[in-house]
Amino acid sequence: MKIRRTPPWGNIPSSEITPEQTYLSRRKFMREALFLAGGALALAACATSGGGGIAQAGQAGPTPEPDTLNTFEQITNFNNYYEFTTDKEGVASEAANFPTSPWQVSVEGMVSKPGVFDIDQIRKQFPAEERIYRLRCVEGWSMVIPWQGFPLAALLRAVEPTSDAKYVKFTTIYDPADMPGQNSPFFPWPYVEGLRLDEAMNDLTILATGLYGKDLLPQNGAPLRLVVPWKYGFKSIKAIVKVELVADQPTSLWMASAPNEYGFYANVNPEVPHPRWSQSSERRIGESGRRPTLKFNGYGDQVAALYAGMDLKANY
Ligand SMILES: Nc1nc2c(c(=O)[nH]1)N[C@H]1C(S)=C(S)[C@@H](COP(=O)(O)O)O[C@H]1N2
Ligand SMILES: [Mo]
Repeated sequence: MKIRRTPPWGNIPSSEITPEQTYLSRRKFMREALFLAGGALALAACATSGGGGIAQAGQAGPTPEPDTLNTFEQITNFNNYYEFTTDKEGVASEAANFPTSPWQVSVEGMVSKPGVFDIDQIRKQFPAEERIYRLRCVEGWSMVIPWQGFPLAALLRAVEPTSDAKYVKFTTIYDPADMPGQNSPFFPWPYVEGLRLDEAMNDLTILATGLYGKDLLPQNGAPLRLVVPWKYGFKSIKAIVKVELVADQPTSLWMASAPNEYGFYANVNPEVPHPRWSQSSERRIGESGRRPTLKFNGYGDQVAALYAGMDLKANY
């Protein structure tokens, strides 16, 4: 698989990332570091073993805790995917035989060129690049994941949204025969999510097809899932079969299920607590203790302008 390098502003700065040194042997670590980041990670890791992360040139304030890539093992065995089970460590086995091929994605609604895209065509037409992103679940845990994917903007441009299109609505496959959780009456299946069109067009927003250089496994949302790294993880909808350009704000599954707890925006924000718990800190999977949660999950430079003048407490 050919992986196109990502622009540096689409990623966690490589100076803030080290692979999981307690997990990987030194040699394997060097090999994976070179594979993942063409050597930049290896340099970061050497410096980090000398204590702390590397401050970026010109960076103000205290040096942030360095980010460490979560392992493939962690990323594929600790999942939220209610279509299968609410047991995070059971999703991988429950989803193991979920059929992800053949697969088609309908892109429709307020567009000049609607179309049904085969997943193989999507892979060809929109080459994957690597994006290393933090994923912050609304429950208070997080990971760092090396995705392969492409900007959602590329797909949207291909179908030419009309001037009436203001939001993008995403829908997960409805397949209760293969997704036992969809037989549960507690949720309004299928899973639905949405973004404002400018959020959808932001370069950080990707459709992911792989991670760690391999095709996505079912538990991570194969064959195609959204990744919106500045929002709580539930916005990053898995197993997408429909992308719809619409005029009105979509109602997501979580908004419909618990409107007082989950809103449309769901931007990561340590200053706005969940009604039942604080969002000021998080547990990074694989680490002991907690780290402070960053506003917009640390991506404020790229996305804060989208919310200029908005009350982020009211618009949770
Ligand atoms: N269709 C669907 N998408 C989903 C979910 C889900 O239950 N169903 N869970 C969400 C939540 S809460 C999180 S935190 C992320 C987890 O992604 P991961 O398992 O790949 O880490 O997927 C999101 N996408
Ligand atoms: Mo989540």
